[in-house]
Amino acid sequence: MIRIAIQSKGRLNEESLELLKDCGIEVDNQKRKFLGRAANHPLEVLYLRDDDIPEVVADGSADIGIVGLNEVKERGADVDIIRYLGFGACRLSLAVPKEVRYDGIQWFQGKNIATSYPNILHQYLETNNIQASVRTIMGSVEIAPAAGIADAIFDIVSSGGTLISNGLTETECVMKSEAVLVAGKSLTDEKRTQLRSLLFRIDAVRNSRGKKYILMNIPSDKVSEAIRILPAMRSPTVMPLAASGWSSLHSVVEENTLWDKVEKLKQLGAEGILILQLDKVVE
Ligand code: PRT
Ligand code: ZN
Repeated sequence: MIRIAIQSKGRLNEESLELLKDCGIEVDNQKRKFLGRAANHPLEVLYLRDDDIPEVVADGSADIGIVGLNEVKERGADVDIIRYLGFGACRLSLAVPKEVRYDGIQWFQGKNIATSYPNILHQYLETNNIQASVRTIMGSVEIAPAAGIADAIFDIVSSGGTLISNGLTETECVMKSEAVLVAGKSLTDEKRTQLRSLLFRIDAVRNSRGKKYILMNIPSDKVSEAIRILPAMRSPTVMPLAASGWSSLHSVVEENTLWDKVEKLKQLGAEGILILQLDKVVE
């Protein structure tokens, strides 16, 4: 049995559960429940506040966890970062009131900065030789300058909308963050084996993201040109069709180049183009 800590509610909760589900692991999202069990896998789910996840994994109360990299760094937790998971993307940035004349990082010299991430900020200020005072506020950091309790803030930004609506401008991006899978450093051999099998599934799910399966009928004399348009993971599959002079071509394409490629394939004479959802890709 392996125990995973995930956020009980908040921005990472849904996608953490979704990832487990895509890995074929069914857990119910009973928000009031503290500890759940997967119905079909030797896995327990511990639902926690994100702030607590790094330490709980570090001290072995959970074996692994899904949490923002920002929390891992802030807590300085002694855990291994096993995978970057590609959701919960954001950055930790310094921001100043939009009317100030910002002339570079030296502007922060002697200033008062409000944040919920004092450790990351202290480290950044030290590296850059800035003497500033750091005021720790848990929540609503963005109102600190307007409320007169700080000159600037250091906070999570994703769209930037919150900064704008509070009259702030982002001036320095200190770190980029996303959800990560972390593991404790002293897992037993049995748990390491279970973790490997979970990672195998996670990688297959992640490899399929942003990719589509494409198949079409194409005149056989155009196949080599089509293959040049469609570089596949290994090589595309080509099969003869019953109608002579025609082939069936199958491949995997990146979603962001899909339409461009479909147009080119149409021009080559491809017909009956099907684009299918990819579920898992085991490399
Ligand atoms: O209750 P619990 O302690 O578990 O939750 P929480 O309120 O501390 O965290 P939550 O759910 O807000 O965020 C969990 C994690 O999601 C964070 O640690 C980040 O790793 C990640 N994440 C991604 C974000 C954002 N995007 C985000 N936009 N966390 C917070 N925000 C907030 C930010 O604090 C700011 O107030 O959203 C606002 C900015 O958003 P924009 O889009 O206006 O720039
Ligand atoms: Zn939190």
